[in-house]
Order: sequence, then C-alpha cells, then structure tokens
Amino acid sequence: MFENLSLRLEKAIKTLKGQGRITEINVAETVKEIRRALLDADVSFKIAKEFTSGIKDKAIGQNVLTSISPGQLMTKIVNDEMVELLGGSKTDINLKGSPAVILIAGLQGSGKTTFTGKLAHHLKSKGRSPYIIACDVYRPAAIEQIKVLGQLVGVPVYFEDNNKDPKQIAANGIKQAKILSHDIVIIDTAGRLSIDEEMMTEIADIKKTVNPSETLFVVDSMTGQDAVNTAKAFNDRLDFDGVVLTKLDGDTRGGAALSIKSVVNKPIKFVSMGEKPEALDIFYPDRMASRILGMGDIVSLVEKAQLTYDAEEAERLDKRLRKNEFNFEDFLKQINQIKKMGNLKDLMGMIPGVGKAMKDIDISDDSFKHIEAMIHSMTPRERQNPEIIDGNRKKRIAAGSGNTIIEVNKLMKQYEDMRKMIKSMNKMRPLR
Ligand SMILES: Nc1nc2c(ncn2[C@@H]2O[C@H](COP(=O)(O)OP(=O)(O)O)[C@@H](O)[C@H]2O)c(=O)[nH]1
Ligand SMILES: [Mg+2]
Repeated sequence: MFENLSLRLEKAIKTLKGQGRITEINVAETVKEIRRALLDADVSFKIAKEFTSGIKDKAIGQNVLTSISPGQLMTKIVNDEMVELLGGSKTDINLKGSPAVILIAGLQGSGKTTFTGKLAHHLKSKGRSPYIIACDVYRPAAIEQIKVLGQLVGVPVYFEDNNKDPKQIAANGIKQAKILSHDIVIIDTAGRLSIDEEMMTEIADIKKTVNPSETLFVVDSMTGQDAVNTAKAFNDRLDFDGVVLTKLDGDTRGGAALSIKSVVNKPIKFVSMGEKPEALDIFYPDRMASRILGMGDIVSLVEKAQLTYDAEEAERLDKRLRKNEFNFEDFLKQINQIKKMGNLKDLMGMIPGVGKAMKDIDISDDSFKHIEAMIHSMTPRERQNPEIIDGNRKKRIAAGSGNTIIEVNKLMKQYEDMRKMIKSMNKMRPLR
C-alpha cells in the first residue's frame, strides 16, 4: 500500500542523515522532497503545503538528543503530522438505537454493497445481530448481489422485488428488523456513476426517512482527488458521519486517504482491502501513518529515547566530547543511559556518536556486564585518567572483575578507538 509514497518519504528524510542537527538550511531540502512526494501521491497542493510547513515549524528549534539522529527525529515529526492529517485517533461508529440504523452512501462501483457485506460480517463476529436492507432498486443484479453476500456471511437480507421507492423499502425493512429482533440494520443504497441531483435527493430523502445513527460514505481510494471532491459533494448534502475507503489493496497512491479528513472534517472509520468479507479493517490513523512511513520502530524508539534520555546528562557529555574529554566515567554513564532505553540490540545501530563506535563490538546485555565490572574495578583516578592504566593496574582490574588481562586489553582498545572516533567526529562538526 502506498509503496511509492513510502519510498519517497523515506528518501526525503534520509537527506538529513549524517547531519549533526536540524537547521533551517538542511531541513529545507527534506521538506521540499516531502512536499513533492505528497503531490505525486495526489495530495492537493494546499494540503501538501500546510503539511510541510507544519513539519518545518516543528523540526526547527527541536533539540536533537544525542541518542537519536536528526533523521530519526524527523521521522517522528513527520509521523506525528501524518497521524493528525489522517484524523488523530480512531473513531467508532455510532450504534445507538434499536435497531441502530447504518446508512451506506456513495457512487456506483465504489464498493458499497461489498462493504455492506463486510460490515455485516464484522458486526456479527462481534456478537451483534445485523440485518441488511437492499435499497438499490435500479439494477436487478444489485439485489441478487447483496442476497449472495448476505448468505455468504450468514446475515438475512430484506428486499422488495416490485417496489421502486427506496424510502419505503428502507422503512419497511426497519419494521421487519424490529419484528425479527435485529439490533442493527445496514441499508445498502444505489449510486450513480457521477454525482447528480436525482441521486443526491434520493439518498437525502432516505436519510430523512430512516434517521440513521450512522451514515457512512464509501469511496474508492483509487480515484485520488476525485474521491476527495465526491466526498465534499456528498458531505454538503448528507452531512455523513464517517468515510469508508475501499480498494486500498489496489495500486492506489494515497492521495485520497491523506486528504479526505482535512477536506470534509469527517473521520475515516473503515478501510477495505479486498473483495472477501474479511477484508475490512477498522481505521487507525497512527497505524496507517507508521505503515506509510514504514518506520514504526524508529518512531517508538524516538519516543522512548525522549522519555528516558537524561537531557542534562547528554548535554554535559556532549560538552565533554567536544573538548575531546572522554574517560571511563563517561563510558559508564553512557552505558547506563543506553541500558535505560531498553532492548540494546535494536538500539545500538541507531545511536550516533559513542553508540556508533560500540556498534561493531558485540553488544549484548552480558557484554555490558563485563565492561561495567571492569570499569567498576578501576579506581576513580584510573577512570578519570585512563592513560595511567599500566600493566600492573590491568592485572589488578582483571582480577578484581573476574576477567583476564586479554579482556582488559580489549576494553582499553575499545576505549582508545572511541576516543579516536570522538576526535574525528569533533573535527567534522562545528563548534558551539
Ligand atoms: N480489490 C477490491 N475490490 C473491491 C473492494 N471493494 C469492492 N470491490 C469491487 O469493486 C466492485 C464494485 O463493488 P460494489 O460493492 O458492487 O460497489 P457498489 O456499486 O458501490 O455497490 C466489485 O467488483 C467489488 O468486488 C476492495 O476493497 N478491494
Ligand atoms: Mg451496490
């Protein structure tokens, strides 16, 4: 789903990789790329522009923690904006009423009838007792289609062969649902190939007659900006409660999904990804965003890091590193910071600076224990001045921590490598 958009966004964010911090200058290129990616995904210019300026505002002036890279921080910012664009949080359908009435509207071919079957299946699996009312009186095959679907999911369908008034059929169906003690009715309606006055009047009349607790607008996501325009037209007339995006399994670029909420200000409630009754998903803006970004893990990493990383300590260490001061006490503190953040294997590759130097070392919780034990066996003076650690001291540290001289030498070498790495890093980054 939305592969191209995902790739483009990933690429845009990658341009920040290797940058020490987010600045007005280096964020500009990324933001431009993001905007282009959105436009190519068929997001309208206005929305793409608003989206990217929101990102820019948030990105500039953000403190980049030493434990995450600007690229990772940017991923988080883009993710948060995207969640907002997609509607914030999940919105449930309103099932009040006995029976609760759900009205399905949309253009012909958008997937209304298929969705009706899916929703019936979904509600039934939740222990409800749905009833379907077939109100597409124009195509003879339509009633047949919904009857077959109803049978497939085990939900009865109300229809009238010789009645051409969908309002009446809907009202009669609801009466019948009450008699049969169904607690939910789903009304499948007819649609035209494009919006016309007659259709709008008909669906508005049905709505007035049945007074639904939930009106859902079904739209084919493959139609891009057209989907958004149709949504607007329907919303102006129907004031619907939620959107169902269908055919997300197809080769859709994502424009409809990303634009619809901000245009009609109604939440997407379901997405449909196939023709089978099971292919219905409740819409979660956050899950969709991390799917589009394909970087859900980075987002949670950044959240975790922001939550647990001791900013003051990081600042202090950063200052020391910039002065090429780095001793075993810093080493120990750094290890503690890293450990606080959880799963080391996941984290190691992502931590710039000191973490990067340690990446090549086999880092598991156990090897940390090793290192910590050795550093703990040093005297404070040794920790602060590693250069005084000579052969005799190494012997003592090895014995004290239950390690061999070889391991102490390895630690000393790692320390030296890190110092070198910090020095070369400092040469590359500007002084503050
Ligand atoms: N791939 C795919 N096809 C779908 C989906 N939803 C509906 N369709 C197909 O789209 C066509 C029109 O669907 P239908 O439910 O009859 O639309 P209606 O005219 O709005 O009732 C049918 O061939 C469906 O099988 C979906 O989520 N994915
Ligand atoms: Mg239909």
